[in-house]
Amino acid sequence: MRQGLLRAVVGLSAATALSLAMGVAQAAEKPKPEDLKKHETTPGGQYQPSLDVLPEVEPPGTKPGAPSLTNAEYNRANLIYFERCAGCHGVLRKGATGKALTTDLTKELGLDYLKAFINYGSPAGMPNWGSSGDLTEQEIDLMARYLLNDPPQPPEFGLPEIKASWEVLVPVDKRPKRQMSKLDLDNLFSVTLRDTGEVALIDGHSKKIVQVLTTGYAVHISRMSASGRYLFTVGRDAKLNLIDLWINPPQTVARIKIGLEARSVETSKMKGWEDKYAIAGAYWPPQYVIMDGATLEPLKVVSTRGMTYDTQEYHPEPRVASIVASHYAPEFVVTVKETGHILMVNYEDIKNLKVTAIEAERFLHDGGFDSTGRYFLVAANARNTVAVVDTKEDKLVALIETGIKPHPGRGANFVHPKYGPVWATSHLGDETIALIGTDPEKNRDHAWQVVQTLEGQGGGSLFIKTHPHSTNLYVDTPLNPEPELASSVAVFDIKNLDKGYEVLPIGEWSGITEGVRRVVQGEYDKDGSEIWFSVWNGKEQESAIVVVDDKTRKLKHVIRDKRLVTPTGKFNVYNTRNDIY
Ligand code: DHE
Repeated sequence: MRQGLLRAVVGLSAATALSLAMGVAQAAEKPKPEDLKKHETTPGGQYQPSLDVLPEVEPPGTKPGAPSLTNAEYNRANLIYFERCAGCHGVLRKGATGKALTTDLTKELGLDYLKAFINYGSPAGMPNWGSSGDLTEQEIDLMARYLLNDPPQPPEFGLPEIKASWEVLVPVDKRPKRQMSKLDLDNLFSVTLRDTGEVALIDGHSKKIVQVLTTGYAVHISRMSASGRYLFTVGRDAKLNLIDLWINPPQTVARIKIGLEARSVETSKMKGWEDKYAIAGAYWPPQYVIMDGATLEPLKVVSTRGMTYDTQEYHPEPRVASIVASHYAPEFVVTVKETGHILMVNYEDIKNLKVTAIEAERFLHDGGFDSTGRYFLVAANARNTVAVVDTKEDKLVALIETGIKPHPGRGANFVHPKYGPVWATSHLGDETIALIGTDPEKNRDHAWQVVQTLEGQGGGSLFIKTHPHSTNLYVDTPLNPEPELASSVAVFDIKNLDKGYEVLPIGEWSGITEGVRRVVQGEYDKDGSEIWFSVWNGKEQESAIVVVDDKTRKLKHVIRDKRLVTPTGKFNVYNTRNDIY
């Protein structure tokens, strides 16, 4: 019975469950190295949505009959749970990518089983937190005891709390009527300085930092208003900044906190609605918030709690993943991770909000438009699938199996020599790059299927990039366990994809000799003649941005600056504003 439950909770094979159960029964006996190997988690497997700013939650007190925890232990366990476990098992432990861990289930398993489990993980995807050295024996014991107690309930964050956090620092009538700086705004880059809670604005021509602005913690993305004047950033702590690029130097003109954890922000782009509204999506509480585009005044908070699209069961915390703005209707396209819905949120009449909920696939994450801007392709990563939505018809077009854990960022659009327009994604879980046909008009036979699969350097890829003026396709591999692969990128020739790839040793080019030098997220300049890569090191180490000449694929420039701490995402104003990727 116990063994059955153990398998049910973590998805182990019978043999593995047996060997683990025996390992527990005979505590001194360690599993064989080959069994341990089966449980090893790759960095790709550990790349899960964490919830690292939530854990300041009141301890609910020890459950009667459950192992006791001091307040200090509870707080420590809370922190570990939110950083490492909540992404898969859910804040309320009702299960998401991982299994449910509510106390009715964990009690059946018992303390020793939980400890073995956390220690060795499972081949089904549970990381081997102990045998990998990520958690100590004491921490594993603590987490097992924690799981036998009820989960804390993080607070809600509705309109009153959101409104209380809202500040307009420069009212609209005090802002300039025209651009005051001499900057070429279209070629400005907004760069996330992840661990300092800042963004750096870097001039695309001089490659100099123009301004470093304080933002929320670990800004996830920057997005541009349709006019190109306003830059929006969203921190993990759900703090939004509205930065006016017309002020000299650019400055935050409004701030707000839309929840406790968030990853996405976007602004209205439909003709006639430019710059009018902004929207941000939260991981916790599961909700999205529509705001005034010039002031961030919160206008509407909408919960995403509800039924899963397939089994139609209630899910208490469906997180908002990517959001894009439709070019075909006054709508935001909001993806909801756990329920698998893609919501077309019509902002024409906010008081009588119309939402079309499209059934897509569970575990939606990141994605982007095809080259026409009509179709939105988004990875349902834990389902190895890309979902395609037609934003003109508000309908699901296709679900396409691509590879293990697609992770496109916004993807890459180009014209394939044989199959016409395609959109590409790389993968976290394997070395492949899937090219999907996107032209149902002139290339109907190839539309919405994988027309070609390329082999890249390895798994652990996060982002892929090209530009309409380029014939290169770049694929990063920052989460590959091999440091050499993590610190380089592969580049394919779009005109001759069968030739294979060339490796660019970006980490080495940076001139930095310390750290893993993870190379992450290529971003083009405005005219597509150069591509920028972050060389992402630890907070205490030096990081850099390496600029590559796109035509020659040679090193063009290295940006090294004391202020460039943990640079990750980079967003060129023109390309972001016009959805060019
Ligand atoms: Fe991201 C995009 C969520 C970890 C850098 N990331 C996104 C999007 C989501 C998301 C939902 C799409 C936003 C949109 O388009 O509206 N990311 C998550 C996670 O849940 C996850 C797995 C873990 C977490 O707790 O955050 C995660 N992401 C990371 C990182 O570790 C990265 C590499 C570094 C960092 O800054 O945290 C990272 N994510 C990025 C970047 C983008 C992104 C740079 C935008 C790419 C683009 O080109 O559009």
